[in-house]
Amino acid sequence: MGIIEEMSEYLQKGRAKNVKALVQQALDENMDPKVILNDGLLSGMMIIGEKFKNNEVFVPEVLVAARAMNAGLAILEPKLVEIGNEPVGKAVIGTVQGDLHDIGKNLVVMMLKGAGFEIVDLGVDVDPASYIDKAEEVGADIICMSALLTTTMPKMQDCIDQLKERGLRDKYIVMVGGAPVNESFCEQIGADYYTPDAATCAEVAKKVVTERKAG
Ligand code: B1M
Repeated sequence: MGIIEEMSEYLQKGRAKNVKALVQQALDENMDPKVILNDGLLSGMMIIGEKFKNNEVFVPEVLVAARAMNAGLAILEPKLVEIGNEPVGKAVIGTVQGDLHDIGKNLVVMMLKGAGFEIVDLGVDVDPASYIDKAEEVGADIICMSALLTTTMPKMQDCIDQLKERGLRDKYIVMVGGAPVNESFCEQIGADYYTPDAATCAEVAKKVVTERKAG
Protein backbone atom coordinates (compact mmCIF):
# COMPACT_ATOMS: atom_id res chain seq x y z
CA MET A 1 0.00 0.00 0.00
CA GLY A 2 1.30 3.49 -0.88
CA ILE A 3 1.79 6.20 1.69
CA ILE A 4 -1.31 8.14 0.51
CA GLU A 5 -3.60 5.12 0.69
CA GLU A 6 -2.18 4.29 4.10
CA MET A 7 -2.93 7.85 5.23
CA SER A 8 -6.54 7.57 4.08
CA GLU A 9 -6.92 4.20 5.84
CA TYR A 10 -5.49 5.51 9.12
CA LEU A 11 -7.69 8.60 8.89
CA GLN A 12 -10.78 6.43 8.53
CA LYS A 13 -9.72 4.51 11.64
CA GLY A 14 -9.20 7.78 13.52
CA ARG A 15 -5.49 7.14 14.12
CA ALA A 16 -4.37 10.77 14.47
CA LYS A 17 -0.73 10.02 15.37
CA ASN A 18 -0.24 7.79 12.33
CA VAL A 19 -1.92 10.32 10.04
CA LYS A 20 0.33 13.10 11.36
CA ALA A 21 3.46 10.97 10.88
CA LEU A 22 2.46 10.01 7.33
CA VAL A 23 1.69 13.60 6.33
CA GLN A 24 5.12 14.62 7.61
CA GLN A 25 6.75 11.69 5.79
CA ALA A 26 4.94 12.58 2.56
CA LEU A 27 6.13 16.20 2.84
CA ASP A 28 9.68 15.04 3.56
CA GLU A 29 9.48 12.96 0.38
CA ASN A 30 8.47 16.13 -1.51
CA MET A 31 5.00 14.93 -2.41
CA ASP A 32 2.61 17.57 -3.73
CA PRO A 33 0.68 19.02 -0.72
CA LYS A 34 -2.50 19.08 -2.87
CA VAL A 35 -2.20 15.35 -3.52
CA ILE A 36 -1.69 14.74 0.21
CA LEU A 37 -4.76 16.86 0.94
CA ASN A 38 -7.10 15.53 -1.74
CA ASP A 39 -6.08 11.88 -2.01
CA GLY A 40 -4.87 11.25 1.55
CA LEU A 41 -6.97 13.36 3.91
CA LEU A 42 -10.12 14.55 2.12
CA SER A 43 -10.76 11.27 0.30
CA GLY A 44 -10.57 9.41 3.63
CA MET A 45 -13.05 11.84 5.18
CA MET A 46 -15.44 11.54 2.22
CA ILE A 47 -15.42 7.74 2.62
CA ILE A 48 -16.29 8.14 6.32
CA GLY A 49 -19.03 10.62 5.37
CA GLU A 50 -20.54 8.15 2.93
CA LYS A 51 -20.43 5.33 5.50
CA PHE A 52 -22.01 7.62 8.09
CA LYS A 53 -24.82 8.44 5.68
CA ASN A 54 -25.42 4.71 5.11
CA ASN A 55 -25.35 3.92 8.85
CA GLU A 56 -22.20 1.83 8.45
CA VAL A 57 -20.37 4.01 11.01
CA PHE A 58 -21.72 6.29 13.74
CA VAL A 59 -21.03 9.64 15.45
CA PRO A 60 -17.99 8.47 17.53
CA GLU A 61 -16.20 7.07 14.45
CA VAL A 62 -16.82 10.29 12.55
CA LEU A 63 -15.50 12.37 15.44
CA VAL A 64 -12.24 10.41 15.72
CA ALA A 65 -11.77 10.44 11.95
CA ALA A 66 -12.27 14.21 11.97
CA ARG A 67 -9.76 14.58 14.78
CA ALA A 68 -7.25 12.61 12.70
CA MET A 69 -7.99 14.81 9.69
CA ASN A 70 -7.44 17.96 11.75
CA ALA A 71 -4.14 16.57 13.07
CA GLY A 72 -2.93 15.96 9.52
CA LEU A 73 -4.26 19.31 8.30
CA ALA A 74 -2.35 21.17 11.02
CA ILE A 75 0.92 19.89 9.54
CA LEU A 76 -0.15 20.42 5.96
CA GLU A 77 -1.74 23.86 6.27
CA PRO A 78 1.48 25.98 6.21
CA LYS A 79 2.53 24.23 2.98
CA LEU A 80 -0.89 24.76 1.42
CA VAL A 81 -0.78 28.45 2.31
CA GLU A 82 2.73 28.66 0.78
CA ILE A 83 1.54 27.28 -2.55
CA GLY A 84 -1.69 29.30 -2.40
CA ASN A 85 -4.14 26.40 -2.44
CA GLU A 86 -7.60 27.87 -3.02
CA PRO A 87 -10.40 26.49 -0.86
CA VAL A 88 -13.61 25.38 -2.63
CA GLY A 89 -15.43 28.22 -0.88
CA LYS A 90 -16.15 29.80 2.47
CA ALA A 91 -19.01 28.93 4.79
CA VAL A 92 -20.28 30.61 7.93
CA ILE A 93 -22.03 28.16 10.20
CA GLY A 94 -23.70 28.05 13.60
CA THR A 95 -26.55 26.68 15.66
CA VAL A 96 -29.39 29.20 15.81
CA GLN A 97 -30.22 31.54 18.66
CA GLY A 98 -31.60 29.87 21.78
CA ASP A 99 -30.25 26.47 20.76
CA LEU A 100 -27.22 24.86 22.40
CA HIS A 101 -27.09 21.58 20.46
CA ASP A 102 -23.82 21.37 18.57
CA ILE A 103 -22.98 17.73 17.86
CA GLY A 104 -24.70 17.66 14.46
CA LYS A 105 -23.42 21.14 13.59
CA ASN A 106 -19.87 20.02 14.42
CA LEU A 107 -20.28 17.05 12.10
CA VAL A 108 -21.39 19.39 9.33
CA VAL A 109 -18.29 21.53 10.00
CA MET A 110 -16.05 18.48 9.70
CA MET A 111 -17.66 17.27 6.48
CA LEU A 112 -17.50 20.75 4.94
CA LYS A 113 -13.81 20.97 5.86
CA GLY A 114 -13.43 17.50 4.41
CA ALA A 115 -14.98 18.77 1.17
CA GLY A 116 -12.39 21.56 1.02
CA PHE A 117 -14.31 24.50 2.50
CA GLU A 118 -12.88 27.20 4.71
CA ILE A 119 -15.18 27.39 7.72
CA VAL A 120 -16.07 30.15 10.15
CA ASP A 121 -17.83 28.41 13.02
CA LEU A 122 -19.88 30.83 15.11
CA GLY A 123 -20.71 28.10 17.65
CA VAL A 124 -24.13 27.87 19.28
CA ASP A 125 -26.86 30.38 20.20
CA VAL A 126 -26.10 32.52 17.16
CA ASP A 127 -28.44 35.46 16.63
CA PRO A 128 -29.70 35.98 13.05
CA ALA A 129 -27.73 39.17 12.41
CA SER A 130 -24.41 37.58 13.42
CA TYR A 131 -24.54 35.07 10.55
CA ILE A 132 -24.96 37.91 8.10
CA ASP A 133 -22.39 40.23 9.70
CA LYS A 134 -19.78 37.46 9.70
CA ALA A 135 -20.61 36.38 6.14
CA GLU A 136 -20.13 39.99 5.00
CA GLU A 137 -16.90 40.32 6.98
CA VAL A 138 -15.21 37.17 5.63
CA GLY A 139 -16.74 37.15 2.11
CA ALA A 140 -18.57 33.86 2.59
CA ASP A 141 -20.36 31.91 -0.14
CA ILE A 142 -22.73 30.04 2.15
CA ILE A 143 -24.61 30.63 5.38
CA CYS A 144 -25.32 27.33 7.18
CA MET A 145 -27.82 27.17 10.02
CA SER A 146 -28.51 24.23 12.28
CA ALA A 147 -31.48 23.88 14.68
CA LEU A 148 -32.44 20.98 16.93
CA LEU A 149 -35.46 22.49 18.67
CA THR A 150 -38.84 23.20 17.13
CA THR A 151 -38.87 26.38 19.21
CA THR A 152 -35.65 27.70 17.65
CA MET A 153 -36.32 26.83 13.99
CA PRO A 154 -38.07 30.19 13.38
CA LYS A 155 -34.71 31.92 13.91
CA MET A 156 -33.76 30.60 10.47
CA GLN A 157 -36.65 32.55 9.01
CA ASP A 158 -35.50 35.67 10.93
CA CYS A 159 -32.05 35.39 9.36
CA ILE A 160 -33.51 35.09 5.84
CA ASP A 161 -35.84 38.04 6.50
CA GLN A 162 -32.87 40.13 7.64
CA LEU A 163 -30.92 39.13 4.53
CA LYS A 164 -33.83 40.41 2.45
CA GLU A 165 -34.10 43.64 4.48
CA ARG A 166 -30.40 44.27 3.95
CA GLY A 167 -30.65 43.58 0.21
CA LEU A 168 -28.30 40.60 0.53
CA ARG A 169 -30.60 37.62 -0.04
CA ASP A 170 -29.18 36.63 -3.42
CA LYS A 171 -25.58 37.14 -2.37
CA TYR A 172 -25.51 34.02 -0.17
CA ILE A 173 -26.51 30.40 -0.54
CA VAL A 174 -28.53 29.59 2.59
CA MET A 175 -28.46 25.98 3.81
CA VAL A 176 -30.51 24.68 6.72
CA GLY A 177 -30.62 21.42 8.63
CA GLY A 178 -31.08 19.68 11.98
CA ALA A 179 -33.43 16.98 13.21
CA PRO A 180 -36.73 18.95 13.16
CA VAL A 181 -35.99 20.73 9.86
CA ASN A 182 -37.29 19.35 6.56
CA GLU A 183 -37.68 20.18 2.90
CA SER A 184 -41.07 21.85 3.26
CA PHE A 185 -39.85 24.07 6.11
CA CYS A 186 -36.87 25.01 3.95
CA GLU A 187 -39.21 26.04 1.12
CA GLN A 188 -41.58 27.82 3.48
CA ILE A 189 -38.86 30.09 4.91
CA GLY A 190 -37.19 30.68 1.55
CA ALA A 191 -33.87 28.97 2.27
CA ASP A 192 -31.96 27.50 -0.68
CA TYR A 193 -31.17 23.96 0.45
CA TYR A 194 -32.22 21.54 3.17
CA THR A 195 -30.03 18.48 3.60
CA PRO A 196 -30.74 15.68 6.07
CA ASP A 197 -27.18 14.88 7.14
CA ALA A 198 -23.68 16.28 7.30
CA ALA A 199 -22.27 14.32 4.37
CA THR A 200 -25.09 15.36 2.04
CA CYS A 201 -24.72 18.97 3.20
CA ALA A 202 -21.03 18.91 2.20
CA GLU A 203 -21.80 17.26 -1.17
CA VAL A 204 -24.51 19.78 -2.04
CA ALA A 205 -22.45 22.74 -0.79
CA LYS A 206 -19.50 21.74 -2.96
CA LYS A 207 -21.69 21.24 -6.01
CA VAL A 208 -23.62 24.51 -5.76
CA VAL A 209 -20.63 26.70 -4.88
CA THR A 210 -18.56 25.21 -7.70
CA GLU A 211 -21.45 25.77 -10.14
CA ARG A 212 -22.01 29.34 -8.94
CA LYS A 213 -18.30 30.19 -9.29
CA ALA A 214 -18.22 28.68 -12.78
CA GLY A 215 -20.89 31.29 -13.61
CO1 B1M B 1 -31.61 18.12 23.64
N1 B1M B 1 -33.32 17.87 22.73
N2 B1M B 1 -32.39 19.51 24.76
N3 B1M B 1 -29.88 18.15 24.50
N4 B1M B 1 -31.18 16.57 22.67
C1 B1M B 1 -33.36 16.94 21.61
C2 B1M B 1 -33.07 17.66 20.30
C3 B1M B 1 -34.83 16.38 21.70
C4 B1M B 1 -35.39 15.87 20.36
C5 B1M B 1 -34.91 15.29 22.79
C6 B1M B 1 -36.31 14.75 22.98
O1 B1M B 1 -37.11 15.36 23.63
N5 B1M B 1 -36.61 13.60 22.42
C7 B1M B 1 -35.60 17.63 22.26
C8 B1M B 1 -36.17 18.59 21.22
C9 B1M B 1 -37.66 18.48 21.10
C10 B1M B 1 -38.17 19.42 20.07
O2 B1M B 1 -37.86 20.56 20.00
N6 B1M B 1 -38.99 18.86 19.21
C11 B1M B 1 -34.53 18.27 23.13
C12 B1M B 1 -34.79 19.17 24.18
C13 B1M B 1 -36.23 19.43 24.50
C14 B1M B 1 -33.75 19.79 24.92
C15 B1M B 1 -33.88 20.77 26.09
C16 B1M B 1 -34.98 21.83 25.91
C17 B1M B 1 -34.12 19.92 27.33
C18 B1M B 1 -34.39 20.70 28.58
O3 B1M B 1 -33.54 21.40 29.08
N7 B1M B 1 -35.63 20.60 29.04
C19 B1M B 1 -32.48 21.41 26.16
C20 B1M B 1 -32.37 22.64 25.27
C21 B1M B 1 -31.10 23.40 25.52
C22 B1M B 1 -30.95 24.45 24.47
O4 B1M B 1 -30.49 24.13 23.38
N8 B1M B 1 -31.34 25.67 24.75
C23 B1M B 1 -31.66 20.29 25.61
C24 B1M B 1 -30.33 20.10 25.97
C25 B1M B 1 -29.53 19.07 25.49
C26 B1M B 1 -28.12 18.78 25.97
C27 B1M B 1 -27.32 20.04 26.34
C28 B1M B 1 -28.26 17.90 27.22
C29 B1M B 1 -27.53 17.91 24.82
C30 B1M B 1 -26.78 18.73 23.73
C31 B1M B 1 -25.30 18.59 23.85
C32 B1M B 1 -24.61 19.20 22.64
O5 B1M B 1 -25.13 19.26 21.55
N9 B1M B 1 -23.41 19.63 22.91
C33 B1M B 1 -28.82 17.38 24.18
C34 B1M B 1 -28.86 16.27 23.30
C35 B1M B 1 -27.57 15.49 23.14
C36 B1M B 1 -30.04 15.87 22.62
C37 B1M B 1 -30.29 14.61 21.76
C38 B1M B 1 -30.39 13.45 22.73
C39 B1M B 1 -29.25 14.27 20.71
C40 B1M B 1 -28.97 15.40 19.71
C41 B1M B 1 -27.75 15.02 18.90
O6 B1M B 1 -26.66 15.48 19.16
N10 B1M B 1 -27.95 14.09 17.94
C42 B1M B 1 -31.66 14.96 21.05
C43 B1M B 1 -32.56 13.74 20.88
C44 B1M B 1 -32.34 13.08 19.54
O7 B1M B 1 -32.06 13.72 18.54
N11 B1M B 1 -32.50 11.79 19.55
C45 B1M B 1 -32.16 16.10 21.85
C46 B1M B 1 -26.85 13.55 17.12
C47 B1M B 1 -26.54 14.53 15.97
C48 B1M B 1 -25.43 13.91 15.09
O8 B1M B 1 -27.70 14.66 15.19
O9 B1M B 1 -27.88 17.16 15.60
O10 B1M B 1 -29.71 15.89 14.35
P1 B1M B 1 -28.28 16.07 14.69
O11 B1M B 1 -27.45 16.33 13.35
C49 B1M B 1 -27.66 15.52 12.23
C50 B1M B 1 -28.67 16.07 11.22
O12 B1M B 1 -29.76 16.72 11.83
C51 B1M B 1 -27.83 16.94 10.33
O13 B1M B 1 -26.51 16.37 10.37
C52 B1M B 1 -26.36 15.50 11.48
C53 B1M B 1 -26.09 14.09 10.97
O14 B1M B 1 -25.18 14.03 9.98
N12 B1M B 1 -27.67 18.36 10.58
C54 B1M B 1 -27.56 19.22 9.52
C55 B1M B 1 -27.56 19.06 11.71
N13 B1M B 1 -27.40 20.36 11.44
C56 B1M B 1 -27.38 20.49 10.09
C57 B1M B 1 -27.22 21.61 9.25
C58 B1M B 1 -27.25 21.41 7.87
C59 B1M B 1 -27.45 20.14 7.33
C60 B1M B 1 -27.58 19.03 8.13
O15 B1M B 1 -27.14 22.42 6.98
C61 B1M B 1 -26.69 23.66 7.40
